[in-house]
Amino acid sequence: MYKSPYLNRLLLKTKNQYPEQKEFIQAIEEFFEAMDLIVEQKPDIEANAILERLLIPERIVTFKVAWVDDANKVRVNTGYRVQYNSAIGPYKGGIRFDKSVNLSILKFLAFEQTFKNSLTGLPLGGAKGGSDFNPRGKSDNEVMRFCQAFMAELYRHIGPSTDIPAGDLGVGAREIGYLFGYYKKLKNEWSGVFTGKDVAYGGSLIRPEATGYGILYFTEAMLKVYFKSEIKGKRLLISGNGKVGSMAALKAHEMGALVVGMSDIEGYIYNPDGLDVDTIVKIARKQKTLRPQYLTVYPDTLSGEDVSDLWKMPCDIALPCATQDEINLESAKHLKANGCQLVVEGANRPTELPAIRYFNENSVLFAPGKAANAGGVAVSNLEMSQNATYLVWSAEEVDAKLKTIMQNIFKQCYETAHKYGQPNNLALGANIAGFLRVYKAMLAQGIV
Ligand code: 2IT
Repeated sequence: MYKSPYLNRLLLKTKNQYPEQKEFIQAIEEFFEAMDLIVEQKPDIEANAILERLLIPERIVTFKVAWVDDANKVRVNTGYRVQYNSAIGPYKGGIRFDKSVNLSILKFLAFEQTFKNSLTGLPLGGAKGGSDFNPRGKSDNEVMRFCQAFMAELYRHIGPSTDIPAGDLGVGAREIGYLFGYYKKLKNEWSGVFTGKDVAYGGSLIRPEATGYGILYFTEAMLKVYFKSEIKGKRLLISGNGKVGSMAALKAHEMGALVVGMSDIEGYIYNPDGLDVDTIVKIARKQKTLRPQYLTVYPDTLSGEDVSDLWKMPCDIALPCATQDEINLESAKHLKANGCQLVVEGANRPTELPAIRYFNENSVLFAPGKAANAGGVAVSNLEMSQNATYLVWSAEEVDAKLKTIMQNIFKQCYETAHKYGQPNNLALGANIAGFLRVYKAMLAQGIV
């Protein structure tokens, strides 16, 4: 229950309208906790139905993707693009290929992306898309045929000043290449309509590293302000050894932290003296799993197949970088009991709401993904800027801009949390700061 009857009414309406969309409803529920502090102070919000308008994406495109596999069998998947909000810039957000993809997950991700993109301070609206297609185990040709069939519809709805997709789970350099190539062929134009492209054809240096590096820059800023301390010597647990987790591990290692535990879909590995990050990054680049690959090199490493057991290991900082809903209340209690002081979300909403509340009530500092993992989309914007001007920036230049953006995001979250009387509640700061910019833009643009 919120203080505000307006919010209670809206949540109930959303639950009744979309009872099956549990991820989307969870995202709204958490967001409304922050809105509860401002809706009464700012009557313009209710008077202009700002939240009602924010509960419905501006456009959802759903389409059939039919393709032929290597055995000549016809396959059919569902494709989606949720164009959530364009108040502050063109729609921007990743494409996810995973068997779990459905409208609830994409609406929740697009909703979160809207506020994440707002926090970057850059002109980027929010979107997300994808398909229930699973690229795992498919041949390159199958992935190419699927990507072309997907783009054969999506190309009508995107463009360099309309909607600029990027990668997400299951969509990496290979998929982006095929998607971009087919868009270019259909439109007969080379425009920076996709980000995360290879540097050979318009990609930005540091884009592959950006989300992971950004998380560490954000963590560094948190440690400095809240603990007057630095990352050197801190013990980290990182879940997920994909694009985000592996690059977070690399930056953490460079900064002198000890990556003591990591996990992926097959299980976890742990060494209290620190894992060998170079080996971990090599495994990630080959898209292999830690068990057995890491264990082949270091057979004495403690490991297990239950991924959630990672959160039972002692650490100072936890970086959940795999996917949504990885840390439940029980894992949150284990983390606290074993010394964890900081949880920084690398994935999109990996922490369940009861766990977030537990961290807040038990002095574990928590940073939400929409703030901490915004480095990826921020460097996507830098890629768009380079494409639009036909320039190429050096890795140092991009990295320095990324660092400044992450420090600014932290500052906004911290100052807003302070202003609203809960200085340790960075989720509250992120939600309010992200919302205010979108709200001001919506108000200025009238009822559209
Ligand atoms: O969740 C995310 O921020 C992304 N998948 C990256 C989005 C982007 O447009 O770079």
